[in-house]
Amino acid sequence: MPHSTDNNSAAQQQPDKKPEVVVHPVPSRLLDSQQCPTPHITSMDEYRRMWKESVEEPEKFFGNLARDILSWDKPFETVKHGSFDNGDVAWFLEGELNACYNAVDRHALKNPDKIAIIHEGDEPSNVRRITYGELYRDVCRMANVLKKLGVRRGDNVAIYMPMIPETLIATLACARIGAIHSIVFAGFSAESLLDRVADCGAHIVITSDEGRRGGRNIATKCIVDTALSRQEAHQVEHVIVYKRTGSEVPMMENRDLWWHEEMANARPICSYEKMSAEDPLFLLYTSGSTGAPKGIVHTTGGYLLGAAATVKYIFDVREDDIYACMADIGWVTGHSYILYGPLTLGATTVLFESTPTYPTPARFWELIDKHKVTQFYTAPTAIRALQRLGDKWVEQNDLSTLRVIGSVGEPINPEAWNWYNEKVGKGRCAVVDTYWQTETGSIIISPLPGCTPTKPGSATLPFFGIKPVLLDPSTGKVIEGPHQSGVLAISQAWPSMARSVYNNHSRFIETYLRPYPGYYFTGDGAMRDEDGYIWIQGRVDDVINVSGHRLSTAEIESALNTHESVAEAAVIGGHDDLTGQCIHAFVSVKPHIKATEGFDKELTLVVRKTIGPFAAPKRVYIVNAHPKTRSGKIMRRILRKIVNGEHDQLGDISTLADQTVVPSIIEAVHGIKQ
Ligand code: 7RM
Repeated sequence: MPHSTDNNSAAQQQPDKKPEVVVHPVPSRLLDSQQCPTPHITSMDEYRRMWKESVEEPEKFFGNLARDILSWDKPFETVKHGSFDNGDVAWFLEGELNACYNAVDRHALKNPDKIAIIHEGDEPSNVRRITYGELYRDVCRMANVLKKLGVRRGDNVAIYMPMIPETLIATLACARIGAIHSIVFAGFSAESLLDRVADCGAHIVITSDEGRRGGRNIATKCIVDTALSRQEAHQVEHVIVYKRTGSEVPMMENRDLWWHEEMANARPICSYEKMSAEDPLFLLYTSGSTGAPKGIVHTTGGYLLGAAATVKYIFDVREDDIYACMADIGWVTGHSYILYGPLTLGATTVLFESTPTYPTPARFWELIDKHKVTQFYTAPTAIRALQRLGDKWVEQNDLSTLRVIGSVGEPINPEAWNWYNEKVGKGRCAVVDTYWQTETGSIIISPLPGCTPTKPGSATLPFFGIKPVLLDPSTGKVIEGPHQSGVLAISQAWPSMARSVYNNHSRFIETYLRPYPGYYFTGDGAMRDEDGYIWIQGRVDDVINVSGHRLSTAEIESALNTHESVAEAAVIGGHDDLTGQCIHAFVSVKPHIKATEGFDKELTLVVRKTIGPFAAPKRVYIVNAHPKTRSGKIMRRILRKIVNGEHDQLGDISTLADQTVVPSIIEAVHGIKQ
């Protein structure tokens, strides 16, 4: 598989080029039982012993863990089944359980008045607290509403909603009746929403009149209407609309239903479906290097175990903790670390509707202070943005309840890591840089708070059940020695890994299991240091990571190509100090068309409209031609190097059909005449 580990801007920050790595021991406070509850794992020996058992005797390890953490309606017999070679991985076969029962019922039965969800609304004064008892009743009501509308086990339900408790209620209601939820991030455009709704064949879409974020309204219902206006393209029969802002929205007769009206008539009791461990729990669409987004399939038993076990061990969550993950529910981080992980453990989860800077850059820190948050989880982009705005915002609040602070979504640069550790964690919290993907279901590489010494910029060591390897991209052979880059692969199956791509199992196999036979291929490059610590270097494929949002070059290019004047478009990820990577688009126009002033803005708008605002290119360059091989393939590597200021080290360009295009592109990007 010809992946190149030098094609990503993140690789520029290779830690092996920075010898001055500082090792941070576990803060002593965490191990002092007078100050903190004792972490689940308190020594590296204990971690190593457990990790060894988890990969050498996974049946024993995960069998015990699954019985311990989850409640089963019917016990499993076969812990682990299948292989990467056959693409038929399965866990806990014969076992039956329900994700909603595990996340809600069992806590509502034991402790109905305990707070399950703290909703921190867009306006700081707007806080809602929902107990497990209330959550149970509302989930049952919604489950009954869905059943009344004909939703059955195995049916797909699309959810296009803002960050409000009803989104979690709708999601859990699906899980309760065995419907497969497919949450679509509310930042996606109508077109992207339609693609997803059509692909999963949902008959029901759940949405809200509008969303609220950063003081602004988001027209969710209007976007749903636009998406569904192409009647022939989908199978949606009903849209359930939750009233969030109360703005006037058109309701289509016989199709649209008000959430509050349906709920008012629904009984607050609804039995749950006993699901097979391998029944799908949800689909989540994600971008790959080619083609349309893939509906990643996660199943009930393995996924739930992964989400809950990582929250327990990596965030060291206890039942009385207040756990706050700032991700959006539309991304996998929201699924595992706002919803399923913390609720399965019976903790309190904070659901945040706003942005890090609304109404001021102190928002996160006020939230931690106000709700006495014990674990806090956000993305490097947010950390960098807040770091830039100055320390004063983080200094005015009491953050002493924090024990673990986490980072996810992209490599975190040591400067941001240090700031997070010192200013937010005050040097007394565990900092967990957690590496994982939509496809892995839960965190696969991360420190553990009570035992792992950390190194800023490294996700450190594998979680239980994960056996990572680095492979030489040209030979596919395992790289053993330290300080060499390779592609990151996983050598054996783990419970929460994705099982398939919806309606396209061969694509699943082709994308993840075939590139390096016998391994799961992550798509990331990585380096391992002398202590076995893993340093993620970013994607080796055509996936761009902007502020933790995963985008494919192909998707953005096809959006640009919809503009009638565009002849050809090539998109690459450039380095960006704030967002990690940013999008640079190179566009050529059709003959006889002149790119007039403002054409770049027009093209940016096309991308915003087609995919969503977060996919907008930072720069659009109008070029006469692209650098192509003789067979007509655009050499994105050359564009990447030019954008990243490495145009004096372009390497071998002899395979280019026409080498004279290079100077003109350098001029378009840097304005330097060569
Ligand atoms: C959870 C999530 C996955 C891609 C992945 C990486 C990058 C995520 C880290 C990271 C370095 C990290 N799911 N990534 N976490 N890179 N360090 N701690 O982000 O499917 O949306 O993206 O994100 O490239 O392949 S995702």
